[in-house]
Amino acid sequence: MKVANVKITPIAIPDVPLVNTKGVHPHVFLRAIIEVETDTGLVGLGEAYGAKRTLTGLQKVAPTLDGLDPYNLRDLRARVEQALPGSGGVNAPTALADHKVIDVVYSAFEIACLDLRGKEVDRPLYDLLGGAVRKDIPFGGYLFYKFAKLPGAVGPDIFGEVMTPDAMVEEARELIGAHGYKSLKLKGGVLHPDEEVETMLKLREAFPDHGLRIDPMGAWTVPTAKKVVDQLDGVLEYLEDPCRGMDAMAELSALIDMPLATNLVVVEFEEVIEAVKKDAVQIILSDHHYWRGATGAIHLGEMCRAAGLGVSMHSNSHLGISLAAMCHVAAATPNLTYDCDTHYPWYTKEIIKGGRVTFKDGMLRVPEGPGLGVELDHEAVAELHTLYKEQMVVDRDDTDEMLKYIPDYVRKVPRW
Ligand code: GKR
Ligand code: MG
Repeated sequence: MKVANVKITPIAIPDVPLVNTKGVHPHVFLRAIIEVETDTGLVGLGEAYGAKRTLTGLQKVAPTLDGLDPYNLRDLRARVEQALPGSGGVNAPTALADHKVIDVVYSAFEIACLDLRGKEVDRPLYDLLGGAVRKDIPFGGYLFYKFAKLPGAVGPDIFGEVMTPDAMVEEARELIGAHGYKSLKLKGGVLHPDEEVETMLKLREAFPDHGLRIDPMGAWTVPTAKKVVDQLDGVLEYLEDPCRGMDAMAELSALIDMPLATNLVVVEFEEVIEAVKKDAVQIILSDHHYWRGATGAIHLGEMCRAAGLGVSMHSNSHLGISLAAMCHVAAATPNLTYDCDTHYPWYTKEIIKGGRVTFKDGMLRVPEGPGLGVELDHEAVAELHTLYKEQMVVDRDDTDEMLKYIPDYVRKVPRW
């Protein structure tokens, strides 16, 4: 089996104005759909970020994959590195962490290669990752403060404006009602820390048995974070990225018992070692989109086990191919003992056959394959590709977008 043709299709999906510490989501989010066809007639799927740096990387690598053996991931890595010298990072400068273009592009094609291998041997992808330790994958409800949608923006709004602690409790109630989540993560760093503490305490009161987390994405100084930790003692299962940078996280970690998690200060294997040396975090969020694919995410899990760290799973705005890959990684990561993050409920579109997937009691059954176990709905892809061309949005910049709502907005991290 050899790669014969690669197709990359950028798509735009209607988004809602979810707020974070650097701004707000633009009215569409971008993904790239990857189809890798072999000389044996199989097609392997992948889903990657669709913003310009990733898209350009995918498009440059695609023609160089001709003849690749999908079992040879070392060759895939070599071809990606050769096609993308000095390609830098994928994110806009206003983002709070970056990922190398080569890692993100490699990750996307790695998933497509694994999908092909699963299809060839007629086994689900989790079997290629060492086998499933769980088949029902628990996800948490991902709470966002949000603005109401601007007039004229594409797609439906969900919940309207949610900018107070009480409104957030209602958002959580609706998400739990619709999907049955057993845990909740709040994207913090948006309101003053006192209001976010109030939000968490109200969530605790309303949902006494749910696991709770907050992720202010580096919005707090060490003293502010320490104060929040004192106020939320016994309330959170972990605190995600309260402070900006490895050293600030280490400083806070030395002052508190509450476990700290991250998807901002540890995004490369080398940083795992630094984090352990500094005891900066106790939990690392895995994500196959930049931790060198599904096999890389499994390696991260093993490294965390050896280092005595916990593993959780990060999400970004995504559709069903990514969701399937997340499920396979979660199925095959023994020490992934926290509910995974997902942005999925914030969107209404889908590009896989069968349409939107349904959570049951907050869980998804890992697809039984072969490979990823999902098939592409080409009509749905074509519709969202048309939206991509119409919208003419080619990058994600939440800070820029925020100026549409607050014209004198200044991004400041940490802010409090
Ligand atoms: O969707 O606004 C967002 C999130 O802030 C996302 O971009 C982050 O990558 O969910 C992520 C996180 O856990 O930091
Ligand atoms: Mg985070």
